[in-house]
Amino acid sequence: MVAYAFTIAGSEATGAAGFQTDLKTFHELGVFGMGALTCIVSIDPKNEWFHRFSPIAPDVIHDQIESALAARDIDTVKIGMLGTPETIETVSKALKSQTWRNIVLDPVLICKGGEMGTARDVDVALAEKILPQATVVTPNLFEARTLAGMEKLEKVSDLAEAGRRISEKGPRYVLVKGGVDLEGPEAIDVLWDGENATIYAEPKIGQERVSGAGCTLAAAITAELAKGTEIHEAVHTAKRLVTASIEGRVTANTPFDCVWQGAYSERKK
Ligand code: PXL
Repeated sequence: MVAYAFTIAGSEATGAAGFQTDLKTFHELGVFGMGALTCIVSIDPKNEWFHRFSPIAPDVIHDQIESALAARDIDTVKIGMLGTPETIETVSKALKSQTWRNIVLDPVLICKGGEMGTARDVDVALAEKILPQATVVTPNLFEARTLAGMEKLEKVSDLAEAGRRISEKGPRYVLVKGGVDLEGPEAIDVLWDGENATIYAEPKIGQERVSGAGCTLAAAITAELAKGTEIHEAVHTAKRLVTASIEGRVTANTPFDCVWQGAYSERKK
């Protein structure tokens, strides 16, 4: 039987993040991808690849979600970049139009070290309107600090505490991602499941951020949950896919590399 997953996310035309990344990841895990666009990011080659951001009109976002939900029975969705309070309001309402088995929220407040679309009202709207509806949320260190209201996240126990605090705001599962910012030789993620913290560690592959890793991790968790995989196993598979995608990263004329999801199945061959 085919499993379906839906993404509500922004386009990044170079294929290094967002919607494009989500669909590639769904496909890599054998899941039929569907999606609604929330915004368009066109990084600017004339201005240090700075993000140019265009929101999609709220009624168009509404219409896309309406058609997708009417066309198929979907119970699993990933939410990526939303970008404006109006978009957040539209998506929040649309999510309430049906029941969901899995709402996976990648709380995009930061991109490759630079904040974007992050006026405080966006952070507040995301925390108030989307976070309480999420079943899984995947903050990086910066996002976890913001959502948990904690100043310092330095040790694995801090990541677990941030996960616990964020879960009090609604999500059943919180995956706090240490990434390259957490000191030490390993990339460490901590999953808080309401009772226990499970630690996932893989050797770091370099010290540089690779574009699309966060989107890919959340999309892979979404795809696995869509297939019915249990959460701890879903995170395990997602982490393996991201590690392979970082190892198989592709270069570009941009100052950063980007993940290549196809490396996951190529590695398995
Ligand atoms: O990586 C976060 C992200 C998500 N979605 C879109 C993006 C980015 C970062 O560039 O452009 C559309």
